[in-house]
Amino acid sequence: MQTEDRILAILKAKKDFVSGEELSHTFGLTRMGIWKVIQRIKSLGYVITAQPHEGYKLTSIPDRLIPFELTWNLKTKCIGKNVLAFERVASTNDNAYELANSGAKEGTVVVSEEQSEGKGRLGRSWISPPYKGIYMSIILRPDILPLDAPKITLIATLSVCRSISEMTSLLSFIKWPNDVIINGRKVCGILTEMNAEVDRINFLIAGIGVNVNTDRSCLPKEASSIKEEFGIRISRIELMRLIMIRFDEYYEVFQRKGFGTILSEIKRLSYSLGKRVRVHYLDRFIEGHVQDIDKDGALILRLDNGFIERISAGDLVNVR
Ligand code: BT5
Repeated sequence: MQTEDRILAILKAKKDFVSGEELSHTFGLTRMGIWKVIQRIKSLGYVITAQPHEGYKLTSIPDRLIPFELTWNLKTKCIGKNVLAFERVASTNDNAYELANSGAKEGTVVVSEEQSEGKGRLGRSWISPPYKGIYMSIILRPDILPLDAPKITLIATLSVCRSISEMTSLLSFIKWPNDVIINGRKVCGILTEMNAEVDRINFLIAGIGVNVNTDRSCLPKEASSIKEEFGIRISRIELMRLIMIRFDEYYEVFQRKGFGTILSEIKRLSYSLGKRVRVHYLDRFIEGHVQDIDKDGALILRLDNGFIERISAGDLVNVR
């Protein structure tokens, strides 16, 4: 850990004044040396009160996705042990892909305050205004077959859905396969990309975009943000930490026990199960009732003529 992070950790844990003398002693620096480190911490947006004879006290933390804040005391087994943060990238999925290609560890997370070319599925774009949302990508190296990769998308969707419900009183739902919906509007999308051979995944990137404190005016018509639906801003740091914690838990359950228990939670939070939907799938539109999500995470649709169609990927709209 850098000296900045170690001093921050002390100030955060103490929640009160820490004397400059104590810090000098702990770090083997002069009082001036400590003051300089404090100035560097303040330049990140932290507010630190300095009182003669009392020392330094951390008064507030900035609303920025700073690796130290995201990882401090984070009790996960794998996800978020290493977080790389950027001010602006084209797409966090692209950065994560490059890192994974050069051997980055499973669980490494890339996050950015802004994306200039945020990606949705099938070449669509993801609007990513600065300092309002969470744009993060998780590097995974699961020992599963490529055809099981869609389960990872569902695990990510479930993790975000649960995290939003835990932090707010909002009811959020999973719109198969990759959206989180609040009050009928999309607040989160997931894009899973992979590098694989026919029977082996080399790595997988789970890209998560959440509209947290984003103004509706910056978003597409059918979209919203947590702030718009909840009425107040929430901490992006807290939410991102929670998403990493929940993802870590579900991912572990998935690897140890399979997809079963996760699937039942997904069904419980499903926005479309039992509803009539229109699906855009392989260049055609079909309508029907969602009868089930099967053990592989595919959508089971009962068409009006009674036929059953199994859909492994597509875009879905609830009708009526
Ligand atoms: C998605 O695609 O929903 C996947 C979005 C994944 C974004 C994350 S951010 C971090 C990581 N890095 C990336 O570059 N991407 C991932 P899809 O289901 O295809 O939905 C895309 C459609 O959602 C667009 O065509 C718009 O209609 C709509 N859309 C675009 N930006 C949006 C936003 N911020 N909020 C809600 N809807 C949006």
